[in-house]
Amino acid sequence: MKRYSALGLLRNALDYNRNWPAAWRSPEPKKSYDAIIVGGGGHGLATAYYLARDHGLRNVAVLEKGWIGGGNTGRNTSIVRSNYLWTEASLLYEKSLQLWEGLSRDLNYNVMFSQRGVYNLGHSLQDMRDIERRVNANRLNGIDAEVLGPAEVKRAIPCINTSPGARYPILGASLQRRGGVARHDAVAWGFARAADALGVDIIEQCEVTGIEVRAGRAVGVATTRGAIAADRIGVVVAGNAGVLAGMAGLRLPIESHPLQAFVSEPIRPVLDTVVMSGAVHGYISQSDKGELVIGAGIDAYNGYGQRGSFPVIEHAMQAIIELFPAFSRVRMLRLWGGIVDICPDACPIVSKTPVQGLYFNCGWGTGGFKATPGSGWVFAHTLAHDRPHDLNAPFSLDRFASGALIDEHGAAAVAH
Ligand code: FAD
Ligand code: PYC
Repeated sequence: MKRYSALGLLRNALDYNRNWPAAWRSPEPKKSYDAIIVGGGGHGLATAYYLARDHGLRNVAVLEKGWIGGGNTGRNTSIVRSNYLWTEASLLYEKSLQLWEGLSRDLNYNVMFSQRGVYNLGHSLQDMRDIERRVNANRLNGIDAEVLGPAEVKRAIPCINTSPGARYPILGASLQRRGGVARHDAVAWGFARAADALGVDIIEQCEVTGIEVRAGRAVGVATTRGAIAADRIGVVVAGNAGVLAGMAGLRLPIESHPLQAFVSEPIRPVLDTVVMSGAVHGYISQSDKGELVIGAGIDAYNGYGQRGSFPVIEHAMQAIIELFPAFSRVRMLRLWGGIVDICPDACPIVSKTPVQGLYFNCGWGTGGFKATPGSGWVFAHTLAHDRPHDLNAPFSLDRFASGALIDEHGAAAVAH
């Protein structure tokens, strides 16, 4: 892997980066691969990286219809935590959090993972009971979690409104100190560069338009850059999962919805942690540039447009101003949307399918950024061994037939 010296950086700056080497190659697609990953988001790139690093599969291509990280990976509010309710989900997200903790070193790329803590606020007696239940469950699973009262919340976050007269008074919060945020596009770039260095072909501007199935087995894909054969195909396309499943004659229990986020003008450092409220439907952190990064609940309708509706923007802003009245004077700069893929139990599908050699990784909905390394790690195992890892076995497609759903709507903490 290339390393960059201070002198090299200076030379590149002085010649306007004309000779700056590309961080990954831009190869023409080959006729066939041992494995194809459809979707160059964080999860797809992580899958390719772990396939090459841990399972020795190096004849691998990632096919991306746009540019890598241009989907939800580059559109999220980058909150990372592992405080889910049920053991199955907690262990999967905790594996991911542990990978986050070593990721910059592992990829030799600064993904700016900042463990600044994540607060989930409680605004009613029932919220607080749910918080206590989840914190207890987390601790039983060895995951750091604490219950705080309103005075402790106020001490930690002086600009938050803990007045008992608020429309939704803050009665307390859970805190996961090891949670935080990361730089989302750096995650895509870091995985891309590291996968490329192991021989993975990352092919952008290459849309998969068909999946070829012969005698119950997936044998290749049709793309806008020609047909490509493969021994195994992993599909990791988030909000487009239903469309890709349809290409192989499958139907997934997934609905696609827009989810929006916003950033404000940069302001001085005022918020050094992450605050989420499932009751008022908003979450907020401050970026290293000083922007307030704010997210909303989903738009209720289904759709594939990467933009949302005005009522949701208004609702999210009301929530944030309710929590932080001082922010009412901050001007907003930009807003955008992504398409999130939601399962009935708000948990992902990381699974084999009834088609041999075809695997799906989707359904992460509003909460898959935090799972990026863990998802790639278990999906790579699933593709390499043609069976799930213990950590993702509960997230197989057959749970929708058996009824063994893992309801994480509460821990998802984003209004569905
Ligand atoms: P993506 O990054 O969307 O990658 C899928 C890729 O597949 C895309 O690049 C797309 O172009 C490509 N693709 C689609 N169809 C095809 C095709 N036919 N051929 C080839 N390529 C194709 N999660 C958190 O944990 N914390 C958060 O704070 C958080 N906030 C969010 C805020 C917003 C506004 C949104 C939209 C999402 C948020 N999420 C959050 C969820 C998180 O972003 C996603 O779950 C996660 O990024 C999904 O990653 P991915 O790699 O699966 O998908
Ligand atoms: O899953 O933590 C999360 C999250 C925060 C904002 C959107 N999703």
